[in-house]
Amino acid sequence: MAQCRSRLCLVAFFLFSVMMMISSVPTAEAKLGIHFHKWEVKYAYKSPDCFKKLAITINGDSPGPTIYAAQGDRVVVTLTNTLPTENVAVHWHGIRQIGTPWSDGTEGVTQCPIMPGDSFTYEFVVDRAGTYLYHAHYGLQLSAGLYGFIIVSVPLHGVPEPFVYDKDRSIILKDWYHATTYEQSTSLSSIPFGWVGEPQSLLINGRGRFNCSLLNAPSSDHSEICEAKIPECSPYSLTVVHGETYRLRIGSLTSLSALSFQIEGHNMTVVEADGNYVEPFQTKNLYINSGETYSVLVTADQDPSRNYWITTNVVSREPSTPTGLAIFNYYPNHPHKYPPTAPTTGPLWNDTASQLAQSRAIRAHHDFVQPPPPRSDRVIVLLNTQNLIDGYNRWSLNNRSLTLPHTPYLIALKQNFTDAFDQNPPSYDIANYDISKVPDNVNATSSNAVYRISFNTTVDIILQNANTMTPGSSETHPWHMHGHDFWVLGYGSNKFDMVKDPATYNLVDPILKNTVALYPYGWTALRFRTDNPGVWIFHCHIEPHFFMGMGIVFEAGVEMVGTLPTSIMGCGETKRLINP
Ligand SMILES: *[C@@H]1O[C@H](CO)[C@@H](O)[C@H](O)[C@H]1NC(C)=O
Ligand SMILES: *[C@@H]1O[C@H](CO)[C@@H](O)[C@H](O)[C@H]1NC(C)=O
Ligand SMILES: *[C@@H]1O[C@H](CO)[C@@H](O)[C@H](O)[C@H]1NC(C)=O
Ligand SMILES: *[C@@H]1O[C@H](CO)[C@@H](O)[C@H](O)[C@H]1NC(C)=O
Ligand SMILES: *[C@@H]1O[C@H](CO)[C@@H](O)[C@H](O)[C@H]1NC(C)=O
Ligand SMILES: *[C@@H]1O[C@H](CO)[C@@H](O)[C@H](O)[C@H]1NC(C)=O
Ligand SMILES: *[C@@H]1O[C@H](CO)[C@@H](O)[C@H](O)[C@H]1NC(C)=O
Ligand SMILES: [Cu+2]
Repeated sequence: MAQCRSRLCLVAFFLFSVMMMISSVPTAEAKLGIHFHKWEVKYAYKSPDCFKKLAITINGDSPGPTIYAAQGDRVVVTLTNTLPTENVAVHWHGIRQIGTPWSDGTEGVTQCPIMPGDSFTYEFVVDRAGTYLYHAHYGLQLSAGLYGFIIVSVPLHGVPEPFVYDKDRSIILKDWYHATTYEQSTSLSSIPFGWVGEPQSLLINGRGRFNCSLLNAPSSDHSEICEAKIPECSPYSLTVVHGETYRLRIGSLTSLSALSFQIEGHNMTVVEADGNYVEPFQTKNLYINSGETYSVLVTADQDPSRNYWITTNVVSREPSTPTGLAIFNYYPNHPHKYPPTAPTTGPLWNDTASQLAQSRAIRAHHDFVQPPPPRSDRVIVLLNTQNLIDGYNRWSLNNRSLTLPHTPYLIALKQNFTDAFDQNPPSYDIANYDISKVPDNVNATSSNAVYRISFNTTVDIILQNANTMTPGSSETHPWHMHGHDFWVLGYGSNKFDMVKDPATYNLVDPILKNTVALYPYGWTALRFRTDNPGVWIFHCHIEPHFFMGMGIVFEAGVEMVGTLPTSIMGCGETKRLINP
């Protein structure tokens, strides 16, 4: 308690005390909800887009089961890894893990991997209502299908949400690859480099449609592995009653694709983003990046004698993946009756201006504004580049491509294992860097150094985009922060100007988010408070980009973290902690 001077710290301490009480007094469980889940992570044959392949499932399902809880509840997930040869770890995306940094589920950062045959228990409090996600945080296992929703409701006597609706529904979006994670990771880490390419299908609630005829080359018979007629790959159908308003929780856990989402003939009102209330605005197309969640309100107010298309399309990269389809079904039409119209194709993939316009339209709801501190104590500029390291294709921040150490940072930092990772913090000056051209020297170095940041301070991060190793090319990157939400202070479409651009920041009603887009050749400015003791990763949510080193790790207040559970140990130097 002596060290606990901030309100958040007190809240964390309170929650911790409550948790301790609950553990010793089982009868208290009914009051504060506790949700126990038993998950078996295993391979199973799945045909989500009609093409049969092995997917990583939870209890046989992909997407996995939705975790429902009320704000303040505790979630306990005991996971058993029954993959024959692969490790696993699961991240609770958007849950800040206040007081439980060891449950963040980030292999190499907050825990050792869960080995085949082993079990691990994640335990954390969901401290805020909203729409969150979970997914694998080991290798490329997200692309193999380990993903799902966490939906946190307002507690019985909590502050009501600033909008009303009749029904609550959810839609999770995914891009789907036919190659295995082994094939993908091998080609990404080979010379010559092999890119994963565009996905074969887009899935809406785990259902998509691949054109099986594309496989039926005369020389091979793939009829067993791709079957267009099976129910497993018939489009998802969302049944609505005319006149009712639906809250649609939309989450994306794509490996690569940024998406647009639309419901034919219906507008959507955006009301929530990443667990924070949005000043409502209307849109026909919702842009959504991997790692983002939105709630939109949709009123079923169109001609109810027919069904409508729900569609999702690739944006930001030139698409070669067909539109993802689902059915907006007006009761009592048959849920699987196709709409009489051709599916809408959505906005132009390269209309960055309208994506940027949506990003700028997302402001905090006027009744829920938490203004950011007016100034920051530290500014970190991160130049995003594509590089070569010893001939391997990588992504770097400030010329450093992240490699994770054998000893997870949280344990190494807490135990003062100074030899576990590179002790030289990266420093870099991008003043003379020309973001518009292929760098003169694309060589960079890999690093597992940590940004050590003072606890209880305000930090700005300026994400600066640049040209890739291909002339005339700069990509969109969705950046995701663990353990914190950040205020989105602004976006720009060129090189950040340290003098002029901060004057354009929105310090009045910026949205708090955990994932934000960095657009081609542009910058995105964020501010956050280091109010959650631990070691956290901040990374591009495009899975192959993160695999190729696109992330940084930062530490703040690690000395305030409570005793680490031994269950997170067992790898690298941590072996000696559990085998005295
Ligand atoms: C954190 O900083 C705020 C404002 O600077 C200060 O009022 C508070 O006491 C600090 N809390 C801790 C735990 O240091
Ligand atoms: C599926 O692919 C075949 C072979 O290329 C093509 O003839 C057919 O038009 C495609 N069907 C659809 C619905 O795109
Ligand atoms: C959707 O919104 C646009 C612009 O606000 C409006 O012109 C259009 O009529 C709306 N469509 C429906 C179906 O409400
Ligand atoms: C967008 O891409 C299309 C091809 O898909 C191209 O014809 C068009 O010129 C591009 N527009 C811009 C603004 O780059
Ligand atoms: C980059 O690295 C490669 C191999 O490590 C080396 O052959 C090449 O000369 C380097 N390029 C420059 C411009 O330094
Ligand atoms: C690590 O170092 C800090 C600061 O020097 C010290 O307070 C702490 O006790 C050390 N922890 C361990 C496990 O040695
Ligand atoms: C990045 O690293 C390369 C190779 O070490 C070096 O040539 C280049 O100048 C560095 N870039 C900057 C902006 O420091
Ligand atoms: Cu990226």
